Amino acid sequence: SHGYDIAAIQAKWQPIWDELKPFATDNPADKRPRKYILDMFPYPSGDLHMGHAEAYAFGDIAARYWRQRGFNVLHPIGWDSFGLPAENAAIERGIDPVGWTYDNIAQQKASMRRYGVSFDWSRVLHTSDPEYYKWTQWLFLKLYEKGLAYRKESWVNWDPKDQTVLANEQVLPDGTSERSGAMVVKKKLTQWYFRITDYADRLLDDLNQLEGSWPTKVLSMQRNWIGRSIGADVDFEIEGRDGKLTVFTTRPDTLYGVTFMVVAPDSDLAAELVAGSTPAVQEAFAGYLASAQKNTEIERQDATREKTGIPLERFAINPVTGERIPIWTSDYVLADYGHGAVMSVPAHDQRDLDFAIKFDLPVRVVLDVNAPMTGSIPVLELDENGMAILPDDLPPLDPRATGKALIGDGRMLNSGPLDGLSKNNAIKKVIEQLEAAGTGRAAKTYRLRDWLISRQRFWGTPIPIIHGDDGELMAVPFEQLPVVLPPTDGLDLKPKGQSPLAAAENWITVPDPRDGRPARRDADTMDTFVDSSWYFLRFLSPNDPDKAFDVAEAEKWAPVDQYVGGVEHAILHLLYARFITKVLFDLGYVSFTEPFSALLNQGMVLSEGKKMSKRSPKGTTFTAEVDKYGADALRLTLAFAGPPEDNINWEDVSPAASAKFLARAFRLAIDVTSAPEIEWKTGDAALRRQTHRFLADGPALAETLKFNVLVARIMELTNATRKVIDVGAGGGDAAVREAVEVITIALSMFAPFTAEEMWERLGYQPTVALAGWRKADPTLLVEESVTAIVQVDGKVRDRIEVAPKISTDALEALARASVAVARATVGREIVNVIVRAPRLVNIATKP
Ligand code: ANZ
Repeated sequence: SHGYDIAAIQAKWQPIWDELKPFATDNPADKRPRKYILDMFPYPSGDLHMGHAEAYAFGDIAARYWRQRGFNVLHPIGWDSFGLPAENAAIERGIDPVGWTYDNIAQQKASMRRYGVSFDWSRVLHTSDPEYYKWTQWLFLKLYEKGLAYRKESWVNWDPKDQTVLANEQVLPDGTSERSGAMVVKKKLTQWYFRITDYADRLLDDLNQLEGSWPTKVLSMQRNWIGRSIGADVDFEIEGRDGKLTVFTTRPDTLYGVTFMVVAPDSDLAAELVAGSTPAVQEAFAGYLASAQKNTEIERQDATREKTGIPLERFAINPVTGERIPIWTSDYVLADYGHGAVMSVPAHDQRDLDFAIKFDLPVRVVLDVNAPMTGSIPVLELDENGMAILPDDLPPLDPRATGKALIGDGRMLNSGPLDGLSKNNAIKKVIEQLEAAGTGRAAKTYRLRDWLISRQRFWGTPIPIIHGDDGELMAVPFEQLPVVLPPTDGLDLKPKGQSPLAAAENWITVPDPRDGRPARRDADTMDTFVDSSWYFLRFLSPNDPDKAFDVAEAEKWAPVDQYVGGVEHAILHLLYARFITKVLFDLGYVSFTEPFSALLNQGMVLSEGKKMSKRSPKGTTFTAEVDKYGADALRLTLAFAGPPEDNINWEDVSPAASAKFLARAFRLAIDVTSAPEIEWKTGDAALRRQTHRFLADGPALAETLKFNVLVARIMELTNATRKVIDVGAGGGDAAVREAVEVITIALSMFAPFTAEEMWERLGYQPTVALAGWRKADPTLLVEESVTAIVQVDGKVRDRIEVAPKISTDALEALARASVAVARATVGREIVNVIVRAPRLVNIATKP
C-alpha cells in the first residue's frame, strides 16, 4: 500500500529485527571499532513514563548514529529491580515483591520494544536476580577484604516511616526523606559503611578529566558534595585529661585569637568531657543534647539561627599561647565534620561571634583587615617597611560593637611571631611552628562522609557476613555465594526497625564457618546504590556464571562512551559508580579510573509546569502517546523539541505534526519508487549540493548531541526534495533518489520503524540501521554557488547552480545534461560550445 500506516509498520518490523539481531554485539570476529552507549537503567515501578521515553530516545539516537558510522555499538538495558517501592507495594497490597517487580519489568520491556529502542536484548540483567546479586555480594567481600567495608556505631539518619536508615545523600535539604517524605530523625546504630572518604581526593581530582564531557553543573555538584577544605589540625591539651582535643581549622592564622572552644553535643568527646564534669553540667547537658537532636543537620548549619549552647566547665590549653580556654558545647558544631570540635575565633568567624555575643565571651582581633597589603591600594602612602600608612578616620576594629566578624585579608596583630604578616603567610608560618612543636599539622577535611550501606529492609542484596556467637564477623565463603533471599511467604515485611530477614529463622541461622556451631547471618540488605554502582560492567558478560565481569571484555568496551540519564543522579549514583570503579582499578580488575567518559542529562518533560509522571493530566502517558501517534512520532517529537538537556513543555510540542512530517518523508520513498524511468541521470544540482552538505554536517551535529538541529536539517532536506519532485523532475531524478536515501538513513536514528519501511520500499534489504552514513562528495560542498547561464544559439535556455570553482569540462557536462538544453537541441547538431566557467555556456547548433 502507499499509505503511511505506522501501526502496521511497527508490528511488521520488530519481529524482523528480533530475527536479524542487528543490535547484537556478541560476535568476537567483529572487527568494527567499538562504542558503549548506556542509558541509566530503570527502576521497575509501573509502565514507562515520558521521562523514560525521552532518555531512551536520546540514548538510542546516539547508539544508532554510531552504528551508521561503522561502529560495533553496545547498547544494553537492564533493571535496577531491588528497592523500597516493591516492598512497600507488597506491604500495602499483601502481594509478593518478587511478582510485583518482575511483572513491571515485563511491562516496561514490552514498552521499550514497542518504542523501537535498539537494545541488545541478549544482555538483559536484573539486579534482583541471584545470578546478579551474587556478584554484588562478591564486590562487598572484595571491599571487606581491603578494609573498605566496616561496621561502626554512630548517629544515623532514620526514616521513621520506612523504618530504615538513609545515607546522607538521601536526606533532602528540608530534612525529609527522599524516599518517603517523612522527617528524618537521628538514631544511634551499628551499621555497615564503605570507606569512600579514602577516595575523596581522587574522586575530586579526577573530575578534571571529565571537564567538557560532563555537564558543568554535575561536575560542580560532585565537587561541592566532596567539599574539600584545606587548613590545619591543631592539638589542644585538656586540663585533667590525657588525650588531646584536636580541631580542624581553615584559619590556623587566627590561633592567637581563640577565646573559647566548642564541641558538638552529639560527639563522643562531648560525652566524655561531660562525664568528667560536675553533676549540674551533666544534667544540663542531657537536656541540651536531647533538644539539639531534634534539629536536622541543615538547620544546624543555618548560620542565621539563634545560637544555643552550654559551658562544660572544662578547659583547653592553647598550644601557642598557653592560655586556659573554656570548652562549650553547641549544635552549630557538627559531630561528623572535621573532628567534631572547633577553636572559636569570634573576631573573625561570624558563627563564633554570634555565640560570643550571646554568651558574653571575649572577642580578640588578630587580623587588621583595615590594613591593605602592600601594593593593593596604591594611593596610600607606604612606610619604610612598605606597609601602608592608614588614615586616622578608619572605623575601629570592633566586631562586638558592629556584630560583624572581620573577614578578609590584612595584617596580623596581637599574634606574637605572626604580627605584621599577611593571612596566607601567617597560615604558612603557624603551621611550621605547630609542626615543629608537634602540636599541629597541615590537614584537609571533606564534607563527604563514608557511605552507609546497611538497610533494614527485605528487598535488597543480603550482606554476605556471618556473626559468630562471640561477636566475630566472618565473610560468607565465596563458594556459598549467593546468599539468596528467603521466600517471602510467612514473613512479615512490615517495617519494625530491624530487617524482616532477622525473623526468617531457617534463613538467619547458619553454621559458624569455624566450627559449625550455630551462628547468624547479617540481617541487613545493601543500599540499592551498591547494586547500580557496577552494573555497567556486568553488561559486558551478563551471563558469566564464574565472575562478576570479564576483564578482557572490559578492556574492549569500557569505560562507557556516552552515558544518558537524569540529573537526579548527579550526585549519588555517579559518585558511587566512580568510587567503585576506582576500587576495582586498585584491585586490578579494570584499567580505567572513570566509568563514564561522557554524560548527557536529559531535561525533564513537563506538563503544565510539572514533571510528567504516570499520573499526568489529560491521560498523556507513554503508552497513550504511542497508541495515538506511533513510536516514531513520539521519538521524533522529543528529539526535535530542543537541545536534549533542556526541559520540554508538552503543551509546546506536537506529536501530531511529527507524525505528519513522517508521512511526508514516507511519501518521498513512494514517489521515488513509483516514478517512471527517465533517461538522464545527473539530477538536480542544487539538491545534490544540499544533500552532500547535510552529509558533511550531520556527524558533528550528532556527536555534539545537537539532535534537534539534525532533525531540523532532515526536515529541510525533505522539503527541498519534495519541491524538486513537484516542480517537475518527479521521483525519477537521480538527485531525488539520492536525497531520499540519505534522508532515510538519517531518519533511522529518530524514526527507526518508518525508516526501515522506506528503505525496503527503496529496494534495499533490511536493515537500514546498518546502511552506513554516506560520504559527502567534497566537490559538492562549495559554500556558495553561482548561477551559470546556458544559451543555445543566443537564447537563454537554462540556469544552473554551480560551484564558483567549477572546471570548464564539468560545466560543459552539466550544460549538455540539462533537460532544457536537450529540448532546445532536439533534431539539431551541436557544432560549437564556448564555456566561460563558472558563468556562461554558449552552445551553437545547426540543423
Ligand atoms: C577557626 C576559624 C577562624 C575558622 C576563622 C573559620 C574562621 P569549611 O570551610 O566549611 O571547611 N569547623 C570545623 N569543624 C567544624 C564542625 N565539626 N562543625 C562546624 N564547624 C566546624 O569550614 C572550616 C571551618 O569550620 C573551620 O575553621 C572551623 O572554624 C569550622 F576566622 O576554625 B574555623
